[in-house]
Amino acid sequence: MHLGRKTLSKYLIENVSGSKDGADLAALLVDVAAAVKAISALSSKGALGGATGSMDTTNVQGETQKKLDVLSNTAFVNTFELGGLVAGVASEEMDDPFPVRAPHKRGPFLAIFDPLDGSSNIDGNVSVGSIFSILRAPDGKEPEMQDYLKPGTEQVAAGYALYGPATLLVITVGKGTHGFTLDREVGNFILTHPDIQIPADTNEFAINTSNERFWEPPVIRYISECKAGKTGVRERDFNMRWIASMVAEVHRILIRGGIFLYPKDTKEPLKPGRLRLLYEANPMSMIVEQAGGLSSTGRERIMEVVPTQIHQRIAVILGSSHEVARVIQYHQEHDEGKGEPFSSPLFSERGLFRA
Ligand code: AFP
Repeated sequence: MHLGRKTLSKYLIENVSGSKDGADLAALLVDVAAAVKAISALSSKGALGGATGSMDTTNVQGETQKKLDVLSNTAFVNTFELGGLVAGVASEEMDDPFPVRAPHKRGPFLAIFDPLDGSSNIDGNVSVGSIFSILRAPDGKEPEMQDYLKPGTEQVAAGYALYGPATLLVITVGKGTHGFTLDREVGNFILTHPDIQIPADTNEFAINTSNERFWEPPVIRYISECKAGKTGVRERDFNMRWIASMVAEVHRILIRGGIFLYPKDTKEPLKPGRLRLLYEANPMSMIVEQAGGLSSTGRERIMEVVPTQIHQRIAVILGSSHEVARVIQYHQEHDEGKGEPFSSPLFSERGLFRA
């Protein structure tokens, strides 16, 4: 038990409830924490909780739904519908946004979330997470589609839960990024990671290299240089990680630095990126930027992209600012017809591309 450590509620009272609609926002984040605790209890039971395995249903993404996907979605929807602080919700697991209607009280916010991210990892007992994004709702009326289609800069709060060996809740309301660890003995989230700062430099990259043949040249260039390590232009060795659970990757980057890339690729032309803008890229971008990192498509700041569809996908390159800036530079050089298409030792040794 962590006596004397600051609880989530105490942090919110001290840092959130005093600002404009702060009391409601603080109360909403307490509701998010309640849903996270329920999901944590379910996921930690594994097969014993009856929440592993798949449903015989698919979601709007065309993905087979895991039982925990559906149960997590229900936990968030019920929490928001009953909490009186939200006018509507949108979820990866639901085709369309869901307005809060009488007899439930409509609140001043919209909640957009991926209730369980990384769900292909559930049956393998690998860490998964939940991601949420909070916008202001329109005054005095039921929210419509365009109320959800706001750029990430309009988020009033964002965060994620990581269901790992410990359950963590990492949040931002635009005043830095702060991490809380669930003390299961008393059911409190305790402030364990105040004001997280992502190191500007890193030797660690995260990307699904099985997609390499589908990447654009600037990404091929960057990753080739990382793989070339000491023998190449970077003159230092890099390490690679890929958990296939964005929440776990982002949390590792917040803790020790790193760069995460799910770039635009030609694997599925209709899906220029894999990750979803509204409930993966935008909330994670706010978290990362508030921790001193960068988050870009390679060509523009993710949080400035104006969404056109609830489930639209986008390229994501985020993490340690110096590395993300380098990848952005490579995109600029490529688009301007400059920079080597590749700079791996293979090409330099054979001199094929040396000018
Ligand atoms: P699932 O929720 O379908 O497992 O997808 C997880 C995810 O959206 C993100 O968390 C991972 O970083 C990424 O997909 C993994 O994608 P690949 O399976 O193509 O590596």
